[in-house]
Amino acid sequence: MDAYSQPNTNNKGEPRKGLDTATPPLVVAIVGATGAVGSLMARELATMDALNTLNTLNTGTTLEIRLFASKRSAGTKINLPATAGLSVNPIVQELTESSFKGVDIALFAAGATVSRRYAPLAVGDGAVVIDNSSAFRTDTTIPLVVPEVNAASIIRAGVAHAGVAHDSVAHDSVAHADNRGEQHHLPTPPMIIANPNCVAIISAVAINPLHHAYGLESVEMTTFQSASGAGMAAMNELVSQASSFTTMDDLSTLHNPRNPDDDGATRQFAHPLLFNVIPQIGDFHGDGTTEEEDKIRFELQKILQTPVRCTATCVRVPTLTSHSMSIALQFRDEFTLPEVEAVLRNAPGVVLYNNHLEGEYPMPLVSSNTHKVYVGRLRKDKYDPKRLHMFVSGDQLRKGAAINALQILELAIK
Ligand code: NAP
Ligand code: 2RA
Repeated sequence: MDAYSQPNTNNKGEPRKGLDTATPPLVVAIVGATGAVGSLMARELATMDALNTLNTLNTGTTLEIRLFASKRSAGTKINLPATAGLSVNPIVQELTESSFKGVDIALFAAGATVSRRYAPLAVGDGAVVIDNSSAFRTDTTIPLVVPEVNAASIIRAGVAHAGVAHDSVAHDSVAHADNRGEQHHLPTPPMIIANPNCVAIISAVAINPLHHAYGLESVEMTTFQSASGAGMAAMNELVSQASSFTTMDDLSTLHNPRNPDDDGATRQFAHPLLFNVIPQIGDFHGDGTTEEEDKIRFELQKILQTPVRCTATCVRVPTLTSHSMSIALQFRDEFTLPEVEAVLRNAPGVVLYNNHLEGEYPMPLVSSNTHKVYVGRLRKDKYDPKRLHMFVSGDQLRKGAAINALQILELAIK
């Protein structure tokens, strides 16, 4: 057998049952396949419902995954689950300008610089790009999508690109113009779809249903963001700091920014994260806000489609996965807590986890490795009947990145 781990034929060389080898596979490229988000997208795509969706929509279609990263990790092997209908070359290839030939959908998770350079090339080669970086999020012509909130923005953007009236929904999903895409239903022409910032995704899932129920006027949040939000190397740094800590004496070996003799035993954050919290994510802007805080403000407004006042204070905490946030929402209308609970209980993507008497409230240990956004600690403000406090936690590698991107992929092929 060649490098492909899961051929579309059985061991007698016959087509696998139910698979039509005459139909070309839907080819998905993952850029940044060795990273925290990219490796998860590959694993989840190999197993998730997207494959079922593909088969339901287009019986007989198979899926091919191609893995890309930088020259540094070209040749690395990534083992993915063997699934009928999936072919994947497990060997990571170096990303080059010709990597997108024959690709239908390109999932980018390699940072904004890579996206800015290669996403337009992928589109030029006929691929739909779903980009995890911040490169295109502020572009008003590019949809910024949380499927539970604003799935229709893909339709609007796709139709707008095609030069067809916005309300002409019949044109939302047409076969790709080239021969390769004829069997797959992808937005036409090929386009870039931006996956939002992880805090923006997780908070939007929780806030949107309440916005629709009570009219959102402002959002104030403090975030508690895990090490893996800064990537695989950052997560590994925290694990290594933790594993080398065995006695209280080791505390003195941790970098202390007030100690002038300290050479700085950290590479990934401005300060060591173990036994610390760092109120800085991204660079500072002139007014003292950080890049991350401005992203959240801008992106929430774009996703919720309202110029709501939004203030965030972003804090890195020494957890491995899942971002959490303490959120205060100011509404136009009054509400009762039972009503709010009912709204959240019925909200897509939300798990209402609000039983503090039983110790049930959102935490990273609760939300990690799930695809859902956990919401709890619901309280009415003691001074203002139109102000709600809540605590939210979601796995930022999954719903905050990889899963949201794959949900967009499902929308794009519908
Ligand atoms: P990461 O763990 O550091 O992974 C980065 C990936 O990009 C690696 O596969 C790396 O490959 C690849 N890469 C770097 N330079 C490249 C180049 N020149 N050409 C091709 N591939 C290159 O980062 P991450 O956390 O997964 O983040 C990826 C993207 O997702 C970023 O834009 C980030 O902002 C966004 N995002 C991350 C999260 C999160 O929670 N981590 C959440 C939402 C969005 P090598 O192995 O070759 O270095
Ligand atoms: C972080 N949200 O947590 C940012 C990027 N993933 O660092």
